[in-house]
Amino acid sequence: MNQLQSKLNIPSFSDVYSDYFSIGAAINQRTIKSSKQLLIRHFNSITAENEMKPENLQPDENKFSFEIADQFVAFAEEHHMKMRGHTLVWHNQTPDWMFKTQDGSVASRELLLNRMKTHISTVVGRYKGRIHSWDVVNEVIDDSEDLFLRKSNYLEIVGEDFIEKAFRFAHEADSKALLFYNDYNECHPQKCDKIYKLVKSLLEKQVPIHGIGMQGHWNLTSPTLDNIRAAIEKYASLGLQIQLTELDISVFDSTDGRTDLKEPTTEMIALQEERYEQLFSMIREYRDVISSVTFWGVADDYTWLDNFPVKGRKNWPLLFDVNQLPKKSFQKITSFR
Ligand code: HAH
Repeated sequence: MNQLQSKLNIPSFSDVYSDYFSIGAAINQRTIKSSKQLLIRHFNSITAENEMKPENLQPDENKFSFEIADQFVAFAEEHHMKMRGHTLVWHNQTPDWMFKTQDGSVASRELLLNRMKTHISTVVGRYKGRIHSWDVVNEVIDDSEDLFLRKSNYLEIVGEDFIEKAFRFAHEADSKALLFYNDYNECHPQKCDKIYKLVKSLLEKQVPIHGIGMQGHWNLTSPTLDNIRAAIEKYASLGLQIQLTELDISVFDSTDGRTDLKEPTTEMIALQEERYEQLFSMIREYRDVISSVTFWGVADDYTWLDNFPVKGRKNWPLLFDVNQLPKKSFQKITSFR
């Protein structure tokens, strides 16, 4: 089979998984065009990689810029895709003005809460009924052993209840949207316990939260399948739904800093295929709790992992290659039936 034929003959990813979960991809202004055909054929959900983050939507106070986000929502609707919203409250990619007064001093708790409410109600309200799931709060759990919540402007200025306030504001703005807490290193046993504890405490306070977003920025060896399974079980025990929100499988271990590879090694390719196969075989068992699986990109020609965290290094973490052709991993996870 030549390349074009193999491209045409492959099944639609989201069709194969229609009885399991939605299949999503993060897109940006470039990939919505360059990967348009792949998106339309294989995915039934999209997330804006950056274009719905606070710094993009409200770069200056009360000056919202919705043009690109609107285009993404229209694209989703045109192609009958779901849209995930990412993200409302985050320590990163949030403009400085949020946390400052006009004269440059630190904003008060009341001012920051008001701004948070304005941001959330404007953004969630604009897309009411059109965005099925929102990442309301992103990455507030600390990675270290001794700290529970990450140090951030929100935590310092508002205190711990900024988290529950964010969910309540979002729920007020769209009572039907599913609201998620989203984080990375979510399968690391200690961090998993902390995420569980946070979400449990929110539920005990009747905070409107409907799911946990497991980002899924993983590599060939870590986290182990057992750790992934344990995290899914633990989060599911809260009675919430789970979404894999930002899945990709880096071909580099955290200790591998090589920058000289022009393509993945044979070993990397084999391990990645096996990893994707095992992962999807396992998550299919959890179709009752996992409602959506989103990749943080479409094809290896563009990934946020190029140059991150190692400068000058390309990565190949996705299911479609640099020529947008399906990798063998794709075949492995779509041929189970
Ligand atoms: C995610 N953070 C963010 O949720 C997403 O918005 C961004 O586009 C990419 C990854 C993961 C992360 C990070 O930002 C920094 C260090 C580790 C992990």
